[in-house]
Amino acid sequence: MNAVTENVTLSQDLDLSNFWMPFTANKQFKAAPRLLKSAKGMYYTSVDDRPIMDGTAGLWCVNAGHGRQEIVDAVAHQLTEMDYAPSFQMGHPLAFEAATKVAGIMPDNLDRIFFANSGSEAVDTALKIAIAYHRARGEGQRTRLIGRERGYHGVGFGGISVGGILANRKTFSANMIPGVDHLPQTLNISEAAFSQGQPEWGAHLADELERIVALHDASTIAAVIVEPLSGSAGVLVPPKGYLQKLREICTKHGILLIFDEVITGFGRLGKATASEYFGVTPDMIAMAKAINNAAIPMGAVAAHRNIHDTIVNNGPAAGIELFHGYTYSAHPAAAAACVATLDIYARESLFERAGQMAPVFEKAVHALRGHPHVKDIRNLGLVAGVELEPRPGQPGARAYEAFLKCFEKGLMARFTGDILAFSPPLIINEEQIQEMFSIVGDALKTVA
Ligand code: PXG
Ligand code: PLP
Repeated sequence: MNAVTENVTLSQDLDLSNFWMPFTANKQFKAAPRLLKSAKGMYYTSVDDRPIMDGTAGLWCVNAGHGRQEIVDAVAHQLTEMDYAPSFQMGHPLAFEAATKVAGIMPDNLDRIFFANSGSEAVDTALKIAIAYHRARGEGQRTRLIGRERGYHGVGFGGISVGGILANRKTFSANMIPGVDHLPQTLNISEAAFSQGQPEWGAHLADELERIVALHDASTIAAVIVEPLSGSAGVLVPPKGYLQKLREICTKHGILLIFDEVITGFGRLGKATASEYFGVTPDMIAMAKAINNAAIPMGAVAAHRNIHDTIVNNGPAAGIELFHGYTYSAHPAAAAACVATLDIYARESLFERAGQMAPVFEKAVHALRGHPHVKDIRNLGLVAGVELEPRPGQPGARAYEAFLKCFEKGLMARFTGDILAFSPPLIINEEQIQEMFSIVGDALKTVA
């Protein structure tokens, strides 16, 4: 508790009132703030000079670890050379270089890259491209979008509409975009508790897509969007065969399949993409976060070249083909960070490293089975979720307390509802994996 008290002292000169914090319990936070001041490698340092192990790669985004000098140098150089250049009717070489590098690690033919500045924007972009694609093909009636329960696709109106997290939707329920339906979510603890890797149970849930298609008719459906592995909702690992079935059904009905890889992209599962890991190729991939190690905001969509060509070739001979883009699409500093980051991933074989560490990580997290309150543990690659039995009448309170206890003991974790989530930088070593879950184990023993 000392740490928290000291933080309050340190922040006495700091006015906390103006910053309306995102996805934060503002009142609770400002009463006992948790402030970080620097970061290097696997660790943050708090304002009271305590090392805090980064168990979550920031918000699932700092995959190469903190303070990478090559990225710092690339961004500093770029800002000195040219701070900003428009991407509307103008360009700069690094934007093209970044697109080529990203395309180079995408699955076959998903090599046309549209830049945005966040995952939410990447999702909006992918949904709009799907609708524009069908229209360009002369099937303008294909506008319906299918998401999934418990899906997280950011916070834009498109993203919350196809998303399936109630808390993010209920305030805005009357304002959702029309023509959306949802697949059922795939977690079933009574059938697949403590699954290591992909659960055996649940592939049949993909057949629900056939039911939805029969209800609305395929001719009205533009796209299905899913996270190949759901992160935000509490680490829901796809059942074996599930994604393959979704792919087959989409192909059969001419529906585009979009993978939201904002979390799974860039090595989280031991491959560049979850698509590559699962051997299932969607028509578009939305990404962000680790695309440039989160040094500068950036998101992107990788679209199959046929999607790009259909929209661009059916557009006017002279004139804009797709009325979409952001002031900061392919921002020079973000593009510089992207190129430097992808070079680090390749040079250090970080995706392979994540794949090699995954069994160690799996064993360490499953050793928490039997600890107080632990109801389920799920993992894949370098992602794990530890679901706790909720405190009666106080959903989320127990995981919040566990998160605070971890922070006091020097570990940054995430929680959503009563689920703790872990997704460390891919540079983590075996000793740090053991340290991380031993802190979690100790924290759980002290949680009421
Ligand atoms: N899609 C997915 C699959 C995501 O995980 C977004 C879209 C939105 O990205 P932006 O950059 O607009 O936030 C995300 C973001 C958490 C957590 O710990 C997860 C995200 C963001 C913040 C916190 O649950 N995912
Ligand atoms: N709002 C106004 C008034 C604008 O002029 C613009 C962009 O020019 C936007 C919103 C969109 O901003 P961005 O391109 O950064 O998404």
